[in-house]
Amino acid sequence: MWEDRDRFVLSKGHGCPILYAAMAKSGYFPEEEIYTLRKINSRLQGHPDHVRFPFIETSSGSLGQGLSVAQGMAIAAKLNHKKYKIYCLLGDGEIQEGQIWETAMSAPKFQLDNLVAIIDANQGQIDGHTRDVMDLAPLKKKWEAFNWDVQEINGHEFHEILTALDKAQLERKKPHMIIANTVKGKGVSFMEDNIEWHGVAPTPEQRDKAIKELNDKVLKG
Ligand SMILES: Cc1ncc(C[n+]2csc(CCOP(=O)(O)OP(=O)(O)O)c2C)c(N)n1
Ligand SMILES: [Mg+2]
Repeated sequence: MWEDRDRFVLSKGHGCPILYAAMAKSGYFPEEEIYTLRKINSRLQGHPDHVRFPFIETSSGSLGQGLSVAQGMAIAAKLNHKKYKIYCLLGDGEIQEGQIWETAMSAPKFQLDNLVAIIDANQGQIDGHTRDVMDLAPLKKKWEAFNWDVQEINGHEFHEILTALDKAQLERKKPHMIIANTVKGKGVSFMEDNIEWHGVAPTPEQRDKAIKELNDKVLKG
C-alpha cells in the first residue's frame, strides 16, 4: 500500500460510475470490468464498497458522512506528520445533512489545511431544486462564517478547477472549500437541469444521442 498517497473520498457515493471509470483509466483494474457495474458479485456496486474493493478509500453513499470520514483522515495525517492531502467531493443536496455542519464546525478548530472539500453545486437533488427543497443560500458566506477558506468556481472549466486546487495549497491553517457551480446533465440538451434524469438510465437511443452531443461538443472544442 502506498502510504503517502493523497486520499479521495467520494462522499456523494452515487456518483461512483465516474470514479470507477477514472480508476479503470488509471490502471487500477481492467476496463472491461466496468461492464459488471451493479451486477451481483461485482466489485463495482452502485455505491462505493471498500470491503469488496479496497482501492476505494472508504465506503460511501449514505449521504452526509463522507466529510467526517475525510476529516478523520486529515487529523490522522497531521498526527502522523504526513504531508498528503485529503480531497472530498460532496453533493449540494447532501450538505443539507446535519453531520456535514458538525465537520464544518470542527475542521477549522483543528486547522485542517490538508483537507480540500468540493461541493458539486448543481442546484439539484433527488426531489427537485435545492432552492425549493431546502435553500442553501448564501452558500459561500455560510462556509466562510464557519472559518473555511472558500473559493467559488465554474465547475465545468478545467483551468478553474486546477487553479482552485493549486490555490488551496497556499492558504495555511484553514480547511478549504471549493464551491463548484455546475449544471446537472451538462452538455446533453434533453438532460440539462432536468431533475427527472437524476437516477434514470437512458434508453439505447437516448444514450446514443447523448454520446453524440457530447462528442460533437468535444470535437468543436
Ligand atoms: C442519507 C441518504 N439519504 C438519501 C439518499 C438517497 N439519495 C441518493 S442521491 C440523492 C440526492 C443527492 O443530491 P445531491 O447531493 O445534490 O447530489 P447530486 O445532485 O450531485 O447527484 C439522494 C437523496 C442517500 N443516498 N443517503
Ligand atoms: Mg446536487
